[in-house]
Amino acid sequence: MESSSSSCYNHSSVSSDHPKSIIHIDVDCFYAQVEMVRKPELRSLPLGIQQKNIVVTSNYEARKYGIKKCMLVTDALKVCPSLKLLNGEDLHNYRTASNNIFAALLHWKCPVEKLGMDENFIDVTNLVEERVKNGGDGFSLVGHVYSEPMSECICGCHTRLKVASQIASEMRKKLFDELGFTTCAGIAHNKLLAKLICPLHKPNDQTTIYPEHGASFMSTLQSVRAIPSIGSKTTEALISQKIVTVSDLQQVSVDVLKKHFSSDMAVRLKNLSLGEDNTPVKQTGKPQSIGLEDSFKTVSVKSEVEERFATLLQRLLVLVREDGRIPVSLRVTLRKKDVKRLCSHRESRQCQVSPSIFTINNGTPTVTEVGQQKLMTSIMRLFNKLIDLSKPFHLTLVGLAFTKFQERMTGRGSIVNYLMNDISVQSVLNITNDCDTSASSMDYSAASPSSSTTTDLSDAEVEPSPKKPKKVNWIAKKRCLSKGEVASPSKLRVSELRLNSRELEKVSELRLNSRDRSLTPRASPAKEISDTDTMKDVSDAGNCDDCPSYVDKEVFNALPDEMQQELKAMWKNPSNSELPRSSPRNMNKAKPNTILKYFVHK
Ligand code: TTP
Ligand code: MG
Repeated sequence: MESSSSSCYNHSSVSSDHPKSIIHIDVDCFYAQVEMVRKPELRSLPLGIQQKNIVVTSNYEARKYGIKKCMLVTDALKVCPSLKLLNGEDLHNYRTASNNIFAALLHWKCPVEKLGMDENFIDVTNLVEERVKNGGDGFSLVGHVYSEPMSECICGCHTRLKVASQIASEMRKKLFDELGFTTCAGIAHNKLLAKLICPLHKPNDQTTIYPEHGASFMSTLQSVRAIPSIGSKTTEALISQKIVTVSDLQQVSVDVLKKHFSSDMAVRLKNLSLGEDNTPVKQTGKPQSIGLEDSFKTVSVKSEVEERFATLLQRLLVLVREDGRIPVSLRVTLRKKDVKRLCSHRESRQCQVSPSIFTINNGTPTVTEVGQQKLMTSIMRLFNKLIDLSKPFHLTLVGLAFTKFQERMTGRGSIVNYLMNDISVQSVLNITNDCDTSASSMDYSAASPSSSTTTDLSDAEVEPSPKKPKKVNWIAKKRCLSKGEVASPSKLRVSELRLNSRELEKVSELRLNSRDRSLTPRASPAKEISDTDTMKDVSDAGNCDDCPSYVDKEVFNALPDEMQQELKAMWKNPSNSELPRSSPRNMNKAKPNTILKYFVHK
């Protein structure tokens, strides 16, 4: 795969009517396949994956008996008494497999957008262009084609999509050879058609659709709900206007749609119905938060709540280890049942977590038992704030999430160089995502599954804090990133991912210069009650009595112990320091690459 090593980035964009080549890859019977890859003897059996009383998926052997996704276990056993059931409530292995698949797809150096656990979009436009340039015109299509073209499209998209079909086949081969997963792929000039055409030949196959067949293919979809970005509310609104099928939508004029939807929405709905979509493939980064939830019938006893939180915390710390970032904020969520009003609602509160509670071993954040107890104390303190224990309570869900992380920036001007040994420019390119990721502006997740029980929270699902924290991530505070430039690699934009190391350094420096802009986490929903405390019990705050006056103690206290010690030693013996001990004014003359610049009050 020689040309796969050449980058998709840094190419001039192709200009034509159907310039893009997009691949959508969906893993076959994902959870079941993860189990079968782990235990190949399961392959020959009808296998169902059970969460509570539901079969969330099954292998294709079981599907022969009529087992369907989300069937009740009792019904599934009726149609297939020999069905082998495995519990799929612990998502750890599925998440790991999902991350491995995403990482394997980065090999082609094209933007990869993860959607849910088992789907990915890959924008191979530039790689295709490169292959077309190098390879003449003798390209043949791999896999199925939705419909043979009547004539060549003048923009050359047929050749490009053929090449894309070859790349899709290479990708699927790699996923099978290296990870053991069979997949389906859809190849089209946009995300909408790539996703919708993908399952046409299931399992383990691929289908290409040419732009000229977009509208006719869309007209075969029975419900407007089948269009990924059309959710239940839009579907209801359309149905109320007697627009039920995609074909109905195709026939309605934009002017009529404008009477019921915003102008933009009306145009978008019309375009979608015709198979037109220009949503970009957005490179997936790390999630903005990592969380887990446990739902149940009712819990009304504090000790049981504590047990459930302890279990969630254990699982959450595994996710944090896999993620590699150090959390600085913790959120507790409860779903309270109002027995009188027969309804339930969610409430959350959050507090800061001292980064010193985590120690980094070989790039992996770990927590000692004492640290875990401190986290549990914080969790139960938040719980006590959310629940009035003098009255009975009824919970149907508890959730835990780490919602902010220490920044891990690369580049000469980055404090990361002082904190971590394992950061490199490659690590920015090699980002993986431990949770389901948020839907893009086009809500493709509308058609994606959601787990019924223990839930991995995606960014989309997690409710962000409505308030700005009193004490934000210390590095971010000092670095003052702008709204769009958030503290973790998750928000590095694709353009930044394309940068080589020198360019990355420039980005770091640019950010250092934009000091007057504040770090704003995410838009905030009105409902959530949240609170950000500086929880002393989780804060192993160092003693900064000896610090020079120009040092921001808050920042100092947030540093890992080792670094605090190192700095103190440096201040004791100023001859080792790159900075003079006393005068803040002299800070301006400090070498750009010194850690001390981060501690100076602004
Ligand atoms: P899907 O891609 O919808 O299904 P699948 O991969 O099992 O099967 P297919 O071959 O048709 O693609 O969902 C991916 C995984 O998500 C699935 O393996 C199990 C999980 N899931 C849930 O947890 N809840 C659900 O309601 C559904 C539909 C799936
Ligand atoms: Mg799938």
